[in-house]
Amino acid sequence: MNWQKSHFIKSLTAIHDKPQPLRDEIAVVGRSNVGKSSLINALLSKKKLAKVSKTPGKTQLINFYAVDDHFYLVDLPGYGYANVSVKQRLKWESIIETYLKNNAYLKLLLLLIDCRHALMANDKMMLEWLRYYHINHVVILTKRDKLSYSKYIQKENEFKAVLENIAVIPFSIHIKKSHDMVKKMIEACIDSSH
Ligand SMILES: Nc1nc2c(ncn2[C@@H]2O[C@H](COP(=O)(O)OP(=O)(O)OP(=O)(O)O)[C@@H](O)[C@H]2O)c(=O)[nH]1
Ligand SMILES: [Mg+2]
Repeated sequence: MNWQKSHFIKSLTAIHDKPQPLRDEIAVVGRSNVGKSSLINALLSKKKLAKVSKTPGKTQLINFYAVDDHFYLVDLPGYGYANVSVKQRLKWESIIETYLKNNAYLKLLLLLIDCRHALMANDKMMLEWLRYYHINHVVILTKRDKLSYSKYIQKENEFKAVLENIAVIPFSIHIKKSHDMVKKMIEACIDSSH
């Protein structure tokens, strides 16, 4: 897979508006500011393909990136930022649930959680949906570089205890080895026949 051969395709406002041809999808989801756009840029070795921001809530649409004309990386809108109205929250829930429902193209979902934090209510709701809709998923602990080794291991063990049999993987935009690990995992989930 040539990960360098990637480009932004489109932002969706409605889910029936998916880019053509339909291809396998790998989705990235998580609370706002957790590092979704940064992870996409790191995997694709592009600095500014996905907008990274210090202001949470930057990515409000479903963004599709094509990788090697083979599959799509899908950046889903973040959740959990402050001052969100009930109307906005319901809109987010509807966008995400509609995306997850009956999506045969979705081969793997990466649920991102900041390794310094704990599961929040929205993460738990995501995990419920993923179980309910039988979506293959892993948890990625982001910003690994922000913790010392021993502190990180302690946090990872706490997450593993709660998440039971879900795979938990460390990631940092600054640690190249972690990019390769996530790429390998994605490649293993993509149907190589088309
Ligand atoms: N130190 C460190 N900072 C990171 C890492 N990943 C992301 N960041 C920083 O975290 C902030 C948020 O990153 P984004 O990639 O924009 O987060 P996002 O999840 O896409 O946020 P929304 O689009 O608002 O939902 C930025 O300031 C990034 O530079 C990491 O691995 N290490
Ligand atoms: Mg983003």
